[in-house]
Amino acid sequence: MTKRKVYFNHDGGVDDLVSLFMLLQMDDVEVTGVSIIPADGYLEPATDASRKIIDRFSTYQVEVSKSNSRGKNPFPSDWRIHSFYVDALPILNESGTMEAPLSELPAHKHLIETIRKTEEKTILVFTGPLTDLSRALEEAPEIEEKIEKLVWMGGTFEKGNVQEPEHDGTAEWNVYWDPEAAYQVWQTGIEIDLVALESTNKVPLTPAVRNRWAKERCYEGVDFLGNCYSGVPPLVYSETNSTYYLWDVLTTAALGREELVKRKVVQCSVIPDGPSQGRTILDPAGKPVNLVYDTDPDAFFSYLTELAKKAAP
Ligand code: AGV
Ligand code: CA
Repeated sequence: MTKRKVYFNHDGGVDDLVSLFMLLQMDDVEVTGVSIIPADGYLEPATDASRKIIDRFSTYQVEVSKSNSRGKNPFPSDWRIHSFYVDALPILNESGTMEAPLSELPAHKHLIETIRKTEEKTILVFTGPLTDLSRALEEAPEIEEKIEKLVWMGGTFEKGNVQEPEHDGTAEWNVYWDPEAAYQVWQTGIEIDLVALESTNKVPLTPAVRNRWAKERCYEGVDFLGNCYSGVPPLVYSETNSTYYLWDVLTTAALGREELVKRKVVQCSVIPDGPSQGRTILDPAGKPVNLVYDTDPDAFFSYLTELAKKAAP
């Protein structure tokens, strides 16, 4: 089987790290590199957790790289702290070692190098802001030809999830952290699968989902899911600013099993500054993207559990 070549850039949230775990289990995917941007997580624990997940759950070696990018609008530290919880999980620290190689290059250069040295075209999966991609394209515009497509968790055409002073609430956080970067990527010809809040809103973390994982914790991979998600707040009665969804995990699942989601082409642009900065907005003159707007939650959660059981039976 020829495997699809996937480069993964994430920002250290619980669902980012679970996404890495998932990508490593997909039979027809080879992860060619992983990089970490310190947006919704802290750089050191998110990088260490990534290397430990590769050590524990991958059947092949993957090189990891740290980003030196900085955003415009920082994430709340209450959310970023989650990266420490995952890094501290006993299952990731049993061996007491960290073997997955760490690149000397910062993420945007690591991305350029990995795309160049991969013979086939690369699929990019980004589950944080687009800063490293935007910098890579600025430094080496010719890599665009070797990018198959970008699968990105970002954006919304409905209600945003940013509740911050000086903002009107229309943006999704991954766009808002660095609106200029998303704006720049929108100026390229790269094909984009946009996994927006429209679809991720359908997959909240709930007590029922947690109970399902608890029942099957005899599988080490399912126990890992349960432990990862024990550190973040579920949807119980009504949504709060902290309610956790499986945003990034749906994004990786949409790559692993395409029929789990519904897509449609929409033309849109990104607002780079001002009170709506980071908003993705329908625009007949804008870039056509494949909007992932719906999913079947049952099928999604079954797929997730299936992969987790495969990882560590
Ligand atoms: O906007 C969703 C993105 C996803 O990439 N992140 C979390 C996911 O990793 C930011 C975010 C929005 N609301 C959050 C977020 C919350 N309540 N807790 C943590 N992160
Ligand atoms: Ca994320």
